[in-house]
Amino acid sequence: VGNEIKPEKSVVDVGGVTFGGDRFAVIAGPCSVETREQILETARAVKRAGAGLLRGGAFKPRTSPYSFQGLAEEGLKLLMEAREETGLPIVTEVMNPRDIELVLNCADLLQIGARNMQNFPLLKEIGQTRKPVMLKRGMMATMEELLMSAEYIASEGNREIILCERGIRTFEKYTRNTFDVSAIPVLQSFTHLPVIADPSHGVGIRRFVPAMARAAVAAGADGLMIEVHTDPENAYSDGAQSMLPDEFETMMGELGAYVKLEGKHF
Ligand SMILES: [Mn+2]
Repeated sequence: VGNEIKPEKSVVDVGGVTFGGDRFAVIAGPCSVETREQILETARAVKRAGAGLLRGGAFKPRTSPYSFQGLAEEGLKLLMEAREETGLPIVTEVMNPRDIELVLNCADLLQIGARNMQNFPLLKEIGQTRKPVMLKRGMMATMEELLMSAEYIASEGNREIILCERGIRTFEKYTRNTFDVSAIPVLQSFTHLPVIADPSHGVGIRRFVPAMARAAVAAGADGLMIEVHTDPENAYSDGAQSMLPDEFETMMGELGAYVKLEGKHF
């Protein structure tokens, strides 16, 4: 994935939405798929606000085994229904090599979550598919380790990879993670792969997400992933960092000028 092998930037096409070209791609949606109404309502709202792709977790890697683990296959079906209605391509996580086939049927972009960044059997199996994959940086992973994990996928033949900075664990406690804006230009100096940012997990607090999104755009990110929920107070996961659809729409409106300044468009 090094740019000494391929100097020109890679463009990854996900159901007609491109990452790495002139387009600035925004993935939005809830942390978890919870109900039919929740995912359909959110899908309509984020589409209206200008998002290019819909996210939603059906398999959730939770810190506690007693927390909500996701709707699994039922969640994937609801995502497919949301795509059918809105036309938004689907981004969803695969945690277990055993679930790859199931998730391949639904997802337009497979997500490998931060906690699985070094799950090498999973990386290798996904490398054998030809499905675009978004690899999130582990919370305790260096940039080099992230790039090496991308090599695990690429070395099996799948070059459709997008990297995602989502914050790392530091001693700071006022934020959920420390959003490493520097990773965006630094990774891009090493790799031809598109690099996007997830300020929702990066900062973990709803009201700081717009500022970190602007920072990511200015740092040269190729896209964003933002958590949006119609009722964040009652969300099954990550409510504190999830934006209301109205807040997301306002942020998208404000981001437009920054995206344009970078020579890109939504
Ligand atoms: Mn989340």
